[in-house]
Amino acid sequence: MQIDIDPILQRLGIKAINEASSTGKNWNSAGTNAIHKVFSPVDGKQIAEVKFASEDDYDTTIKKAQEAFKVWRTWPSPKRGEIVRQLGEALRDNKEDLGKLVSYEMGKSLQEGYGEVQEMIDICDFAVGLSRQLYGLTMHSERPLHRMYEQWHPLGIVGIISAFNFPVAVWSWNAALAMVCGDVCVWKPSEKTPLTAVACQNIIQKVFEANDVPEGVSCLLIGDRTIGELMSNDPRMALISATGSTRMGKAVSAAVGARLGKSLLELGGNNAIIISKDADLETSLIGAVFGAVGTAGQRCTSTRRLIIHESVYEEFKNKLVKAYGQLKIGNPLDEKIHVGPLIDQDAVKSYLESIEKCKAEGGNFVVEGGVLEGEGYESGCYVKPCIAEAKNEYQIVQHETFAPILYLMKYSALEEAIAMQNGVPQGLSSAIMTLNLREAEQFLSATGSDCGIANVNIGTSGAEIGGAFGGEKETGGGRESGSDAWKVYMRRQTNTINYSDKLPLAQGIKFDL
Ligand code: UN1
Repeated sequence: MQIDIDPILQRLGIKAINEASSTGKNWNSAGTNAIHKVFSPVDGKQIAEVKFASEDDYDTTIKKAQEAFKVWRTWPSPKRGEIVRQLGEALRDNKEDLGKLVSYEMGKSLQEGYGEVQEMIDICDFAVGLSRQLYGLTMHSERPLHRMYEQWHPLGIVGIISAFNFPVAVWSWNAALAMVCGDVCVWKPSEKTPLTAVACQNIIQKVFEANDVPEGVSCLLIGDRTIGELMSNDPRMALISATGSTRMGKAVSAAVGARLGKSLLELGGNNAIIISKDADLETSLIGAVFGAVGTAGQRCTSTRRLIIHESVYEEFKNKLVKAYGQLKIGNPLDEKIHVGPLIDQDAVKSYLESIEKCKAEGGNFVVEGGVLEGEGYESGCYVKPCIAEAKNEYQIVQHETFAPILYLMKYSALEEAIAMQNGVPQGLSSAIMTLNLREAEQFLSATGSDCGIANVNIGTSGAEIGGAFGGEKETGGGRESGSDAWKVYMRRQTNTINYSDKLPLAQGIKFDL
């Protein structure tokens, strides 16, 4: 299936060569910029080129953002919410084009491309409501005729470093909330998927122009890790929200921590589903297969391990093998396809290396992997989802490989299964498939899953925006999206007001002059 990408690029304002930075009004490049070609993993063709931001571009952008913050923070929050409402509307209008571009540039299925844009629309709706609900608490003072309360103020510049696998949704989770909170945003998208970011910037720019939003409220900087390093080290950045590998997150956290800045980290996952003896094996199969092969195993929430009760192990393994035999791998823009390509050749290399490492450690592949060749697979990025019987303690099983490799392991007691589920460095998402209430509650209790997300009878991926999203341990501890995740984009101020004609001190201290 061929996609006619040119009219889509044109409608989304993507040029043959795209400028390195935007301040929400103007596109700029310093003139010394490196040119970077962007290829589609779908067919290996070049889509367009982008310029990489220079240090000059970086500095100009941050100065604009600083100026914009001075004005934006004075706009009433519901008025800022109205801008985000219009952004949501603009995304609705562009859902088809943007969804297709996400699919073509990143390689996820068209349904998932649309789903990603839908997540953006959903978070905009959420943020609009939130713009009238940035509540603080009031407290009773221990002193007479005193009032105490807390209020939330915007932080300043929020730097958003996003990954290729959710090239636009994760930006919107951060930006929609940060903007209603009164912050200004500077976005560095993955250099693997910069065009969808250019498209979003063009969409937001139109909304801003129609509403006289100050230049600099939502900025874009295209570049490689040097831009991420500049952001992390820059004290002008009040918060760095970074999504990506644990290795990257540790570097960001160290740099931001060294200047006592704030960071919000959403890093690697190594997510398991426990398949209990009391599981509904049919729904478990769908949850497990979608979790493992959806987005070609490139979600941070992808299912990487199945911990299966010994009494259903063989039966469930056979079901999985049969289901994998029916998977259609190919052009993700074709609706009948289940699995698209990996993002690039480097990802293919790490997939192949992981398979070799697993075999070397004793893994037994019940569905073999491999790279697909021939017609339709010219990009060299299409791989076979595979399944290995493995042990939790294998080094490769402890490691997050961003590819469709699923490890199977057996358990006999639930405590053992929970210990295996928790026995990895990462702590993002987890699930148990069981119709047994006691098991479900045990899994969700304080002695159960140690992850930020713990589900019953659904898989590990596909979280809704309404809940706080993120995980523990090497996943970084950050929470984005719903619930009260907005608080990380604001600073809390405690206020005590004395309306008496005395100055009583707290703790009953006497200090008379
Ligand atoms: C990610 O992979 O970085 O829960 C985000 C999910 C999606 C988000 C994944 N809503 O699978």
